[in-house]
Amino acid sequence: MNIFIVVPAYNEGQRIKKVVELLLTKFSNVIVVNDGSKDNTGEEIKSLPIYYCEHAVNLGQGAGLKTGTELAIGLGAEVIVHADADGQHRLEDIEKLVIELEKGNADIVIGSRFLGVKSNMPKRKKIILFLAKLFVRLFFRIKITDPQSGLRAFRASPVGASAWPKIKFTYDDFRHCTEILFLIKKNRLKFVEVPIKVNYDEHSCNKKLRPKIKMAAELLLDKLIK
Ligand SMILES: Nc1nc2c(ncn2[C@@H]2O[C@H](COP(=O)(O)OP(=O)(O)OP(=O)(O)O)[C@@H](O)[C@H]2O)c(=O)[nH]1
Ligand SMILES: [Mg+2]
Repeated sequence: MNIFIVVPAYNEGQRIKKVVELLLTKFSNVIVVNDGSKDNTGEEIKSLPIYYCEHAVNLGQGAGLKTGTELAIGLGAEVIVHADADGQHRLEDIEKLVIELEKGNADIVIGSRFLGVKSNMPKRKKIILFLAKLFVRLFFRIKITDPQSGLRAFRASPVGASAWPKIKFTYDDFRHCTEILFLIKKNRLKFVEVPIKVNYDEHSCNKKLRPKIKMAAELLLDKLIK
């Protein structure tokens, strides 16, 4: 299987090199999309054997993933994994997702932070994610334990069953995550969740949640009105 790991990065100069070097120990095709970073993200990884592309301006995580995914497909990817650049996703979990996908029981495999393995997630984030789960279940009838998970693997083979472009989302920002779930449901794709552990260091714990909550609320309103 031709596996591509797509990593969107925004101002990850402090972490990106380590993250990519670790990915390269197991995967030979890594795409990093530098999403208009204002720091040294690009310089940090330019010498590494990866596919590197950049947005001239910051467009958002969704836009980065879209650019990377389209590039991966152009390069002949059969399996695509979306993973973060901040070191929160573990290599062993990425491998777990790929193994699950290769079993052939699902079109898309999503990592869940709420299935057995405990992550050291801040309490306020836990509450927000619990509410997101309830909303998605209540209003959209999608049963998933971690609707905001950014770690996913899917088939992208040009031959045979492929989740892309069925899950090609339109939102450029964090809303793409929920939109993918709608698209999975709309296109009757099969997803499975596998337990993952996500690291929350000081940097992650200090991130502001408000912009993400605002986006989630806007998305729900959008979908409810339509
Ligand atoms: N925040 C942010 N991240 C972006 C953007 N574009 C790409 N990314 C990347 O998207 C990934 C996820 O972003 P995070 O801010 O870590 O979001 P998260 O993991 O859902 O949230 P935390 O649990 O708070 O870390 C990272 O690899 C970022 O570098 C952007 O415009 N804003
Ligand atoms: Mg993160």
